[in-house]
Amino acid sequence: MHRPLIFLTAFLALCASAASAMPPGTSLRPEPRPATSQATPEVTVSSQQSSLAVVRSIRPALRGADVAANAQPIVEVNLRTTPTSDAGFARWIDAFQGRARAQGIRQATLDTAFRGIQLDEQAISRDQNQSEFTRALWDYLDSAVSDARVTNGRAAFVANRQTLEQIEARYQVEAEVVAAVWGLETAYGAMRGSSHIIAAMATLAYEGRRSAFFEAQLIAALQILQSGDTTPENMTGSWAGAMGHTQFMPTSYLDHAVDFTGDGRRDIWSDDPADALASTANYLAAFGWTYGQPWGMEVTLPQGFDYAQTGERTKRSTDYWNRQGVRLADGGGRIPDHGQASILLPAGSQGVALVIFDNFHVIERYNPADAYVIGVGHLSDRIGGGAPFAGSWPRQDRALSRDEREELQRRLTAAGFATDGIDGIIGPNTIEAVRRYQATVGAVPDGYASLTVLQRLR
Ligand SMILES: [Ca+2]
Repeated sequence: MHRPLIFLTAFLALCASAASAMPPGTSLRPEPRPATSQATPEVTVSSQQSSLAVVRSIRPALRGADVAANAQPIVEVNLRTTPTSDAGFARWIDAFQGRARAQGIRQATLDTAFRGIQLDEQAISRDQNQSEFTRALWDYLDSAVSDARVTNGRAAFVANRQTLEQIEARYQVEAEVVAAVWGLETAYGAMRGSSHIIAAMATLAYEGRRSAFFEAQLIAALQILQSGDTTPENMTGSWAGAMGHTQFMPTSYLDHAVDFTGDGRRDIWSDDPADALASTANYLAAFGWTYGQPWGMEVTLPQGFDYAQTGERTKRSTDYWNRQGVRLADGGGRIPDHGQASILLPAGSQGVALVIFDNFHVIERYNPADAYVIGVGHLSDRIGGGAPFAGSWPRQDRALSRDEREELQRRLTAAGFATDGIDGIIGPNTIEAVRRYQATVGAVPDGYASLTVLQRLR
């Protein structure tokens, strides 16, 4: 039933050329955890304390007016004259439409959504050529919480103050945190992505390595269109499906997007960010955000502190940490009581130390990488007038490559410190293995998966 047509897409080339202009270091999509294996094609993350390795984002980078100007069909060509892969795509769309109808998608919706569709070759190339380049946490934070992003965030905050304050009042999520997510996801709306979501999701479902995942996203995108929230032309985002000012995946949109403006449409794509920002607040609220609780605070650790107590898995009362001699880095005071807390050393004993509260784990629902959570949290503090971190980072260190991370896991496992798999992701099991190994050899047991640990294992 589809019309096998193809249109030239000048905007794809423009997207590629604009990639160098993208400011955020990582892409963020609200997706349920555990997300590291299936949900975040643009970010390789670990979900625990030494998630130093963050793959650079490869999100497409045009926005609003450019997309509108360039995304229109220019020339229509019969698909049967195009390469085999496109003919295969046409057959796939035929079969998919049957599955979509079985899930309640009307033919009229399908006809509109797939009119003029073509294979999104950029999505394929991006999906197949994800960078192995990894950034150290401090390099990531240099970008995520750069002076420019702080300055722009304060300006965006002022410009949208009334909306943000109304959202805070309704959803009980601090305006600075919502603004920080906005800042990290799309540089406050400047980089919302110009990929056609239907084409990109259909392409990745047809040819991608995670077909079931992207077909579910495609069905969700069609449900959004069927509900009348937006049109296929306006439904744009990243090549991997993240949409709007705060980069919602279609399935997360269905669960959490809201119509804050009251016009009957949950329009996270428009220039007006109100619906998108409210949707983000609603998302965080749904996952248990505690109003008034910090995400975390920078601390100093006393001489003789037992580093074996660090890590997200060890939760203690703030009173316990205060009795251990942990103090706020800013002013040296005691940690205020915001419930159970952990001490996080994202770059080991030589880097910034944090006390983190439950809200840290709520931000993880947006993206489980510690680097991202710290980026959002710290940016929110900076937008609110807070100071940069007082501590320093071990900038002489470099991030381990994927091969090195796997080697680390192999060597730890061989040495009797099981990492529960060799996947190249420095997660809680690997961190714990590092910590136990460090304790055995008389090193500071901070769980920091550094080159030093790897070299010692060799
Ligand atoms: Ca609306």
